[in-house]
Amino acid sequence: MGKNMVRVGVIGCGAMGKEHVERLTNVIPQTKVVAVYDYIEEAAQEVVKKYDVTSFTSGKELIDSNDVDAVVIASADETHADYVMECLKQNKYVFCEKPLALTAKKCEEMMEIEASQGHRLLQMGFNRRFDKGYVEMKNAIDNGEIGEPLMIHSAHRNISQAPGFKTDYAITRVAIHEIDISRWLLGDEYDEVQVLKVKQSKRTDGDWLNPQLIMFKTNSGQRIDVEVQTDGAYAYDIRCQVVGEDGTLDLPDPAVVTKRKNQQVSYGLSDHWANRFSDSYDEEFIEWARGILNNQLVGASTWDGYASCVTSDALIKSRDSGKPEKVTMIEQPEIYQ
Ligand code: ISE
Repeated sequence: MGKNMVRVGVIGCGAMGKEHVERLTNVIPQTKVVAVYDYIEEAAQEVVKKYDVTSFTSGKELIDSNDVDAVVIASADETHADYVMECLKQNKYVFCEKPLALTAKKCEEMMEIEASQGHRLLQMGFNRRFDKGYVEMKNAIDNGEIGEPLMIHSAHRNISQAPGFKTDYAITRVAIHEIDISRWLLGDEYDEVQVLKVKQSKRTDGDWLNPQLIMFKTNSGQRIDVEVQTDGAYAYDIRCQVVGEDGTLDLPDPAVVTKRKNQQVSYGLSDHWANRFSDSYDEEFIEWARGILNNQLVGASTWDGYASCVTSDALIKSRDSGKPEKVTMIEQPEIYQ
């Protein structure tokens, strides 16, 4: 690793992986993509040609390489855990897209290995923690500007999903952002969670449940509701309102210009998460690179990845049981405190 440059290997060259390669190559000054791997050879080769990088024949080979200082994991959900474990064992910095693992037990194993290395090595891809709007809301809460926060109303609306989408993904891939951002905003963990059945939308291009209404209760008794529409919405629209004792905070819409025409005022909304949160993806990698170079990561940790997995499991259990379910976590290891 150079003094000011992190050489990155990217595992997974699908939509997210390609976004990351472009950003780490052309936007973030402190990173340079040197290698990629994808089990679909053509996907990897497309990136190799465009960015003139090396490709490996397995993720393990990429992680093993002495030319790779840090690894970005953007492969299929079920492959994340093994790649992360390998990086942690090798004391290599790693950035992992959500979900961290398919089971909470696996996250516990990761935390043990990371703790044995004596410092944080992993940053989770919870990009919203770097979004300007959420950051401002967090600062206002922490400065006591709305008094004690009492509840959060939020919505996560998508226009469409890729083929193969399943009911559980509404939690493990979509609402997982609200699972993370709500506990980050409030600085508290969840006590219990619930999925409530709601009337289903005809605008769903498959046979999964859409929408789903999910609820969290924190240890201090705050309530959070999240409307999750995974398909058929009018835009990619993310809404969040924190209600405090002395006032409320609303996540701003992304548009900066309003148009006045035909006796109406309007402004645009995004059609896709990649546009809506573009700035936050830049910021999360700037901070990741800075964290690696200073040996002090600041973004969401393995503990946060673990918390989101435990919460997702409890939500899926509640959807099946129809009842609220407890969120039971292990004691927080010292390196995450
Ligand atoms: C995607 O992975 C995301 O992170 C988006 O925020 C979410 O809205 C989308 O449905 C997911 O596929």
